[in-house]
Amino acid sequence: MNQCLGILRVVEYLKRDELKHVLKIQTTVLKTLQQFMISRGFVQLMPIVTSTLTDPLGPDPRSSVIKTPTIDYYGQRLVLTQSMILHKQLALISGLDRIFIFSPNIRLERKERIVTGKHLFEFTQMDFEIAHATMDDVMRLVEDMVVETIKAVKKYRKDELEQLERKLKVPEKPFRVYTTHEMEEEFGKDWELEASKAHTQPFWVVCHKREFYDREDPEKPGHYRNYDLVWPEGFGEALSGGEREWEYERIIRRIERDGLDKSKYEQYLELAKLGLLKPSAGAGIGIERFVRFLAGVEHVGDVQPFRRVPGEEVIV
Ligand code: ASN
Repeated sequence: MNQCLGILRVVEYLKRDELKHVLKIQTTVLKTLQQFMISRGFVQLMPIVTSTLTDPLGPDPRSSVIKTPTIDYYGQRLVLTQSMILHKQLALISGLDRIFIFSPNIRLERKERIVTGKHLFEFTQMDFEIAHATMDDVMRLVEDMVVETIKAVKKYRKDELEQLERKLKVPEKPFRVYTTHEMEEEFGKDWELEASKAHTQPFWVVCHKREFYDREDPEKPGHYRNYDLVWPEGFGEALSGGEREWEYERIIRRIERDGLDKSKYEQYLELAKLGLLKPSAGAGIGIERFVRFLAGVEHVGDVQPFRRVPGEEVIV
């Protein structure tokens, strides 16, 4: 009986006009992002959802995953993708220097995250990586990408934006850049939401102490050559990325510092030891969060026809 009511609620949810408008905007976002990346010389890879290793997602004070999901396949333990960061580094070994992927990620976030408006336990990010690039290269690329996508949505989804009563401004480049230290000083430890509310344009926050693959500045230990893009108006984090560690010794030191189990990264470390990883930089932009911001909808789950919100029951 309950299940029956549940599935009928899904039908009601699917039939709403808002969802149709949002999904049309999303279609324009996906098309524009793909065309943009191809026009900048990127090669598109298909995503993987199973592997022997994945992004540890920590230690990042803002991550809340309760566990890494695993499946058993013919006696082999495989993890589900939390992000393709390590595979992006490995893919550069192919000799392709600019790659991107629309990558589904599973992150089993704590149920309390239902209230943030921006968490999903299954979502897609457009993940990309560039060999021999710096953080400035990536930041300029992302600014062009964001501006081009917003322009396309304003042009091709005018009616949908009107129906949603969403007024969108094309942001000015370059976006403002702050350090995490400046953000903490002004808005406190949990700066993201308040800082986002205080802005009308997307902005960068650089220098985050987080996962082992983001490069620590060799000239300024304790500082990190990584970055987040934050949407304005309270929509919060849009993208995260960084320059990467590629040298075996440095990666090992970071993994040890983070207290991670080295055996989980055995194959990756073997290739690092052989000197096969390249210096690179990249990032991943959350598709549903981008669409939520563009459409101006309340919760990122409202962008999904089949909602995957932490703490919400999955009906279908
Ligand atoms: N995509 C991110 C990056 O490129 C990693 C992540 O999603 N955790 O750094």
